[in-house]
Amino acid sequence: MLSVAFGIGVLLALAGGTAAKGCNASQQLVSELVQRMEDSVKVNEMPNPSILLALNLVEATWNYTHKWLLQRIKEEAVTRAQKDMTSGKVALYVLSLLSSCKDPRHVQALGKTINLVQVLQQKTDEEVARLVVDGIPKTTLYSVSLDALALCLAGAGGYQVASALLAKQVLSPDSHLSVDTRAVAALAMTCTYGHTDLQDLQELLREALHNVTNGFLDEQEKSGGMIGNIYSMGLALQALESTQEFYALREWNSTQACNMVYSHDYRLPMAIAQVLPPLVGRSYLDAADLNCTTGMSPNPEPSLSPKLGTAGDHRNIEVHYTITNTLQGTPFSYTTTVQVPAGSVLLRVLQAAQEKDPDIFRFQTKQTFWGPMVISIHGLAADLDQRTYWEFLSGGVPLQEGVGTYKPRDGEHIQANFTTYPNYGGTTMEGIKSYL
Ligand code: B12
Ligand SMILES: *[C@@H]1O[C@H](CO)[C@@H](O)[C@H](O)[C@H]1NC(C)=O
Ligand SMILES: *[C@@H]1O[C@H](CO)[C@@H](O)[C@H](O)[C@H]1NC(C)=O
Ligand SMILES: *[C@@H]1O[C@H](CO)[C@@H](O)[C@H](O)[C@H]1NC(C)=O
Ligand SMILES: *[C@@H]1O[C@H](CO)[C@@H](O)[C@H](O)[C@H]1NC(C)=O
Ligand SMILES: *[C@@H]1O[C@H](CO)[C@@H](O)[C@H](O)[C@H]1NC(C)=O
Ligand SMILES: *[C@@H]1O[C@H](CO)[C@@H](O)[C@H](O)[C@H]1NC(C)=O
Repeated sequence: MLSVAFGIGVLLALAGGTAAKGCNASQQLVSELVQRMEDSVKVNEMPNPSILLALNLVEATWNYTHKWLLQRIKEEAVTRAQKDMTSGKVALYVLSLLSSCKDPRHVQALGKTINLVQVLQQKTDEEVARLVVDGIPKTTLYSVSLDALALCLAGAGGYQVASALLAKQVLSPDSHLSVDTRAVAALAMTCTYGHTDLQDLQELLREALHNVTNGFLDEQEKSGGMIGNIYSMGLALQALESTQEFYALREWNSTQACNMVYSHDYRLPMAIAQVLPPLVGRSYLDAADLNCTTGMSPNPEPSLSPKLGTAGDHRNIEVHYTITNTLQGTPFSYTTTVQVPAGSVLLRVLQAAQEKDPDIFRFQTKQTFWGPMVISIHGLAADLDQRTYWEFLSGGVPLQEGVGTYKPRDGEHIQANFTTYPNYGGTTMEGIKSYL
């Protein structure tokens, strides 16, 4: 057993000592990133709980934007949480409220009151039931991780079994969880570890946490600082900063990983919201222990108005674009070549292809916190229940950004391939029953 090396004595010996390691970002960088998040808040868009959470974690000065975001989040919670939100979204709402020192059990807005923790418990129960029966959750293990974390931090029940299932998934050889998912699972498991008295559950969590953290450290060493890709770094750093006791026998030199983050110019507000907390040594685990300041900076009310996109330069580039489906119904594959202004995002390519030949290249998007997500091409729609989606690739390699962010090069060949995301297998009821 791996856990033998981590006897209680070792843990106790380490508890008092080492200071939090992690990134020590300059105040200037932090302010710049805070500013970008604040500027992204628009009255006509959905309020993003991840942004409120990040602003609170870095203790950004309260101002109108902040206050407005909190109010809109309460309004969305009372009107939509029960019916229209996935478990993971409710979890993010709970985390954002906790970080604002608001009680998620009594959310009041628009003359209504809701117990958001209870809603989260119900939705988590549904995820867990699916996971136990089918080996896959209703949504994703990433969301189940957020659920367990939020329930644990809110001091509610239901997170132990979810964390145990996450640990099993982490340790299953055929689950292949992404860095992002393992990172959030690690945060949830760390919270659970600190709040449970069940010895065998602790043992399981310790083993899974040992696996995740050492896996991240191996990857950092192998890849010169990178853990996953630049957009998973924020969550990976949050996990490594708050799980030190689980890789206690190993030294984490965070310099390389932090430099990796410093060298990237994060523009997407959602990406900033995940990467900012670890830059000041915080993680989502701190969401419930913040000292909320009551003082508001005397800023005037901002306009919160939508901004216009910047115009590209006048040179055109040529992009080849292929759409392929071999998965469902009649297979098809079509290729076209379009001209777009240099510096255009991929969405512009899809639009140009659609204008040229709408019968073939028609498509639909849905607005998300990461930008526009392509949900249908050529009349073939992604389906949550069947776990299908349109994947974007270049030269056979999946893109690390979406169509609203990625900027193709001249002559590049972009593919959209209708495919499925993994059915995480390998879960069994064995060893789980005791926490149900
Ligand atoms: C699960 C997941 C998916 C699932 C979502 C399935 C589902 N039904 O939940 C699937 C497999 C479909 C997916 C697809 C893609 N994803 Co994804 N995804 C994630 C992950 C791991 C968790 C998201 C989540 O559940 N959040 C919690 C829920 C509660 O919040 P939510 O707002 O409801 O989440 C929604 C959005 O996140 C959206 N979504 C998921 N991925 C992406 C990517 C883009 C570009 C957009 C616009 C929306 C989007 O789907 C979620 C469910 O509706 C994140 C990791 C992270 N760090 O956040 C990566 C992540 C968001 N995805 C990423 C990428 C790159 C993609 C793809 C572009 C990959 C590709 N090469 O095709 C595609 C999208 C293509 C398209 N059609 O437009 C990147 C985005 C980076 C960036 N700069 O934009 C991330 C950060 C992973 C990473 N580290 O690289 N993804
Ligand atoms: C973090 O950086 C600041 C200045 O940039 C420095 O004063 C401080 O000592 C550093 N802290 C740690 C823990 O490295
Ligand atoms: C909010 O306060 C920050 C300082 O924390 C400031 O930089 C920002 O411009 C303010 N935003 C608005 C909209 O007033
Ligand atoms: C973590 O567990 C997976 C699945 O069993 C395994 O493939 C991997 O090697 C383990 N990693 C570490 C660092 O222990
Ligand atoms: C940490 O890594 C950096 C960059 O790789 C290196 O310069 C530094 O000496 C290392 N620090 C320690 C304490 O090993
Ligand atoms: C909040 O304040 C208390 C008492 O002043 C302090 O002990 C604690 O560390 C603070 N927490 C944070 C996250 O700053
Ligand atoms: C496209 O998706 C199909 C169905 O999932 C898969 O078999 C194929 O390998 C994918 N092609 C690429 C280039 O990823």
